[in-house]
Amino acid sequence: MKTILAETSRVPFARQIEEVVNRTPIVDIHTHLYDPAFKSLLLWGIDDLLVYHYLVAEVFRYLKEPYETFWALPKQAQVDLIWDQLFIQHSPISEACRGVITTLHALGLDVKKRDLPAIRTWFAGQKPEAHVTRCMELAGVKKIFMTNSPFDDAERPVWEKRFQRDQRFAAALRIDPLVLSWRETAPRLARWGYQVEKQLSSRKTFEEVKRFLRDWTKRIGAHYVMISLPSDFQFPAKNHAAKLLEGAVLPHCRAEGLPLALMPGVRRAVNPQIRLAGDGVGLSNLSALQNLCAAFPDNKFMATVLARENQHELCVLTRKFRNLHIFGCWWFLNVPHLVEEITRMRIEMLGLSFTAQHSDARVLDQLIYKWQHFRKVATEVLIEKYSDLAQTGWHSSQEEIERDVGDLFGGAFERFCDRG
Ligand code: HDL
Ligand code: ZN
Repeated sequence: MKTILAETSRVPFARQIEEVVNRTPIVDIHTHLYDPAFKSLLLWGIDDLLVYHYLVAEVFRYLKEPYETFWALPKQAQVDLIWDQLFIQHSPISEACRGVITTLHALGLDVKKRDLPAIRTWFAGQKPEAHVTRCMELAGVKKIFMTNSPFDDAERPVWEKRFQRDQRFAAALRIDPLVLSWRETAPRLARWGYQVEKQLSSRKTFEEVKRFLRDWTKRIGAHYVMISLPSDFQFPAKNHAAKLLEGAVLPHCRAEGLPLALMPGVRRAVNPQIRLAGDGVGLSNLSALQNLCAAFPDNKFMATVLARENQHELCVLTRKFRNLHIFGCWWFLNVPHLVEEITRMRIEMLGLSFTAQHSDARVLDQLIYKWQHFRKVATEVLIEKYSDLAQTGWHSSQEEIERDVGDLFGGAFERFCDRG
């Protein structure tokens, strides 16, 4: 029978936890944001907030016209339509809609006027670099990990030209096309000067793939390597993905002391007509992750999985393998009641040896709502957990709570990555 802390002692205690959670700076270990040096690749402002693919998926539910009718509209017309359908004709009560309102409110804009033109005018007066600082401060984020792909034709030339880095933005090397679409990717590597053959048989090919990984790890200063995996991904397996992982990616990560971040559970393009919004979720067979952690004990693995139903097994796997670090309530899981369920389960099963959340932000301003909404849930879960401890006479000091929350907000990840 759980007894709640006496109301008198609970309130200051709860306020103490809330204060620590709200002021602990965050390392956001997975986003789709870019160093401002990437210019237009860094999305920000009201129009990018409103055409976020989460909102596109939701607005199509109210549209009867053919999909192409929406896609043929100019961006501002798409934004106006989304605003009208999801904010004016219907209350912005979904997590993605509420997030926009949370962000506008935090930026000091008066949302009750529902005046989209006035909001646009405000954003038009902002400068990107200053806005980066403002959003990071309002979100309490001290470091942003990007998703950096050599296979992105818009991103690659910026890296090849080299530029002055903004130290608040760290790099992660994203290699889905290399591992999941080898047939299409091998000719690209060959064009870039790597002597690879399509059939994965020669030692030379694997050496050249490792050289490609070394070159890009060095060029971007990658802190980890990342692959998003389909829900039917298997390992071991007799396919290109398994051969490339075993013959090039994992040896590279071991040699460099880099974690390999695996993100299983995506069903890409279940509805291609809604484009980036068209990906779905599938139940993953986590024996693939288990086999990788067991077969490669000298490799470090990070993981986040997309299906709610995989979360408990992921926690059990994490208890078995100290070379596995799990993170975040990813994508379709980033809604308050699932964030609470998953965070509570992870604390109960793993204590503090995981990273509680990542934002996955695609638009700079989203940092504000994704972290504000998360901190609220984390506060409630932590009040309960520290109250449970206090019931037994174990009172956690302010320093201990600050240490613990720092672990959940990126400290455990940084120690996991430590190559020392
Ligand atoms: O593959 C990924 O990193 C996913 O996060 C996708 O980018 C997805 O479209 C997304 O933005 N989820 O939040
Ligand atoms: Zn992502």
